[in-house]
Amino acid sequence: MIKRLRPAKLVAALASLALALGTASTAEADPKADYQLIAVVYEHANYEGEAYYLYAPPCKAFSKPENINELYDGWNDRISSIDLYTEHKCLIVLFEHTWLGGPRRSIRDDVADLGDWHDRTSSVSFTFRM
Ligand SMILES: [Ca+2]
Repeated sequence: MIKRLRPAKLVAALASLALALGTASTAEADPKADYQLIAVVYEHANYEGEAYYLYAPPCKAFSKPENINELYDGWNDRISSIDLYTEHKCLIVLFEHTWLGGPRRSIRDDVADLGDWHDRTSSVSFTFRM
C-alpha cells in the first residue's frame, strides 16, 4: 500500500533535506521554495513499508548535480523500491557508499524491486534526465 502524503511529513522531509544538502542561504527568499518531490523511496520492495520523500531543487545537468551525501533519518542501507516522479525528468544515481562512493546504479523510472541493491544505498545524486 502506498502511503499518502501528509503535510506534517512533507514539512519534516523538507527540513531534513535542507540540513542534509547544506542549502542554507543568506538571501531573503526561502531557499526551499522551489523544491520538488523527486521520488518516494520505500524500505521494502513493491513500494511497501516505511516511505521517505526525497526533495530537491529542479534537476540540472550532470555538471551541477544535487547530492545527498549521507542519507538521513535512518535511511542508510534501507531503500528497496523507488517511486520516481518522472514528470520532473530527473535521473537518480544511487551509490553504495556515502559521499557518492563505491558502485553506482542509475534510476530513470519506477523500480518496484531493487534486487541486489536492496538495503545498499548510502548516498544519492539528482541530475536532469536528457
Ligand atoms: Ca551502503
